[in-house]
Amino acid sequence: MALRKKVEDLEADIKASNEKYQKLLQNTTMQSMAKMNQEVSFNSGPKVAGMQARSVDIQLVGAQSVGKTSLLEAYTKEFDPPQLAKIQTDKQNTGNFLGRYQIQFQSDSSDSASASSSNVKINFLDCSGNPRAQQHIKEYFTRALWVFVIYDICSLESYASAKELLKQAHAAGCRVLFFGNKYSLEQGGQAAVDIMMAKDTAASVGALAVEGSELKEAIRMVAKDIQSEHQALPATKGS
Ligand SMILES: Nc1nc2c(ncn2[C@@H]2O[C@H](COP(=O)(O)OP(=O)(O)OP(=O)(O)O)[C@@H](O)[C@H]2O)c(=O)[nH]1
Ligand SMILES: [Mg+2]
Repeated sequence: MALRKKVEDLEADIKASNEKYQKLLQNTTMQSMAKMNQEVSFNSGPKVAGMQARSVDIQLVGAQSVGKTSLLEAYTKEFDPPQLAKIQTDKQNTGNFLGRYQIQFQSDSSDSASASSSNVKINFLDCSGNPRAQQHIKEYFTRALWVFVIYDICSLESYASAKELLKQAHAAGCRVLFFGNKYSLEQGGQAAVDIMMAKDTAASVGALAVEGSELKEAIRMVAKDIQSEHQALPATKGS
């Protein structure tokens, strides 16, 4: 199947998943997660063999409120402002748990190492950290080239959930970047996560580890890799 078709299928699946999630949220009856998972069947699409068939370039995952959408918003504001409106509209629609965006990456021309990545459109999948959506988010790991697992440096709980997601994304064959968000720390919060431990944890599965309050450095690290994947299959990542 051509990759363009896979991208179209991904769009359709995301739409269907969001609709099912909205129904799930509307269901006010208390149910166990196990039961809900049986009732809400998400189509994760065909399993793909090679990295080139993965139609999401960067999937953002992590516990609720660690700043995934805020980080993506700030990045978009700097690199591709016309895309901001879609992110902001989706943010208001709390019935969606997946948001797909195509956002331009422009490397700093003074940065010779990434100069060839100056013009790549990156396909992002921003995933909600709502516990009720977690099982379904993992199903999208089969579609992602890179998974950015985000935790809040001031929250051990978010770190515990990130460690779990790191393992799962790695097991699904994704390239993983473990990102410690320093936003809360910069707002006066108390650091709770031992960064050296976090780096060791990432290294144990061959993941990159980055800490910061902006995504651009992390994206710069993987932009070239994403561009190579796009070049390997030229007419595939269109809008
Ligand atoms: N500007 C900014 N705000 C942040 C950041 N991290 C956390 N916040 C604050 O936390 C709130 C929730 O952040 P979101 O970006 O929505 O978090 P999220 O990880 O996308 O959360 P879910 O989508 O619910 O899983 C924001 O409204 C901010 O007040 C950050 O890196 N930058
Ligand atoms: Mg979000």
